[in-house]
Amino acid sequence: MFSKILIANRGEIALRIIRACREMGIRTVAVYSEADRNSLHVRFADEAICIGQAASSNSYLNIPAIISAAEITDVEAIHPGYGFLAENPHFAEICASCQITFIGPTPENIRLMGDKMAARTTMQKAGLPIVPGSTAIIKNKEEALKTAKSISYPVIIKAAAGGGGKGMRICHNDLTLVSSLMTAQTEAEASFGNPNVYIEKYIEKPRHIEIQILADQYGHIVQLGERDCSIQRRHQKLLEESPSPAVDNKLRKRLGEMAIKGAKTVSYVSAGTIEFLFDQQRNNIYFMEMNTRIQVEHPVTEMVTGIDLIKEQIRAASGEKLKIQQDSIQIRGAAIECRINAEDFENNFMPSPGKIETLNLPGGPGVRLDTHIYPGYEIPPYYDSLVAKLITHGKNRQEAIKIMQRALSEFFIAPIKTTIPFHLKLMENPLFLKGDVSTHFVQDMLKTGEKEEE
Ligand code: MV4
Repeated sequence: MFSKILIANRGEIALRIIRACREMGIRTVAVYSEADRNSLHVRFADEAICIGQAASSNSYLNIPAIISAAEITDVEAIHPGYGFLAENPHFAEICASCQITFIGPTPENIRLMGDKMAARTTMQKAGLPIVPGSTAIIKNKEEALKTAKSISYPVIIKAAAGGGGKGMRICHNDLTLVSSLMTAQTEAEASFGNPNVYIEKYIEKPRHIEIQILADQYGHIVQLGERDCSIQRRHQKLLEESPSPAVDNKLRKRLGEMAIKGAKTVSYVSAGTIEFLFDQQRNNIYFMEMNTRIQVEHPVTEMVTGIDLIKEQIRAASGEKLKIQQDSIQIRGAAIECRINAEDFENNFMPSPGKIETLNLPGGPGVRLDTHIYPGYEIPPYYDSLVAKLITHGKNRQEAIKIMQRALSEFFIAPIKTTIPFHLKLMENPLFLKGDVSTHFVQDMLKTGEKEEE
């Protein structure tokens, strides 16, 4: 096992990793930007090094600065958390070349799954269902028209280097397809330095279901059930839960088997997530992407399985064998995570950075709070707006919701605006309470709200 690791991240996830290390007897090194001098991850780590200015490109994305910090402090490994360098195959390679263990999958795993078209082809070969569409990158409008004709409209154009909703275009006819193809390619080149796009049948109002997997370096892979991440706005998830109210035991078993098959096919190592689109109208499930990192929403899986994913990730990276057997994993009760962002939900979710003057944190039975905020903390404007993850765990979904309502009502942050009022409203929404939602739910819910105000 490692004796010292560096955490190449900030905020709640940096704290989460420090906590796991503390319990494992691993010393920690925090890195921080000039804007994060007064952050808790700096205070909680055994050592801390400033790696640059506030802008991420000068600090948390600054590979030479992070590698230098790792060498100065003589760490054996780096945990990248999520975002920043977590899915940068080049960074994973540089770590290896400096004899520092990257706590995550192999550079090959990251590179392959970062190419969404390659991931699609690989998973199809593995026998996973993929959304009808392209078999290769679309070279010209003739190929685009031919593909659309074979699958019928509506279709969606996606960037091969995209993911997470960036650079997508929905098309309803030949005319918009041809014009969108050009703009999608130009946009993909500008955003990702890669103009490659492909086409899929557009699934209307799907659910986003993902399976958590865990793999060691010796080919032992387990799956830890699903998370339902359909409650999102503009590709930013707002709430995640496990188990999904839309998945029955038969589908759950199939999803788990598909995830393991996919992970085995790419010889996956570490924690990872296989995302699926669930077409509820036609009862079809399709592989969508694989995320080669620990995700923001990992706590809901931890709560229902009792497995500490960060610790397992660190153990796997250090070369330990995974001790968990598939048949020992049980989903106990239900867990929900609400993402508390410093955003004004009444004002189009506008970011609301600034100083926290008053803070009341929720607690009590069934409540877990992953956060880096404290009274007097100043939320910097330079990074994402996530300030806390409120997770509740009950014997079933209804109880987890009741606990969430109670915990949200205890949670008070002022004067900055947060998404707490949004979640309080969501917890009373009849469709949410029934579990009857899709990826369009938030958009529809807010639209309905507007109409009522008219
Ligand atoms: C889709 C889709 C419908 N049909 N692909 C958005 C994020 C990226 N990972 C893929 N996304 C989608 N791909 C087909 N063929 C709808 C979405 C989508 C979505 C997916 C998951 C969660 C939220 C979403 C919100 C809007 C669109």
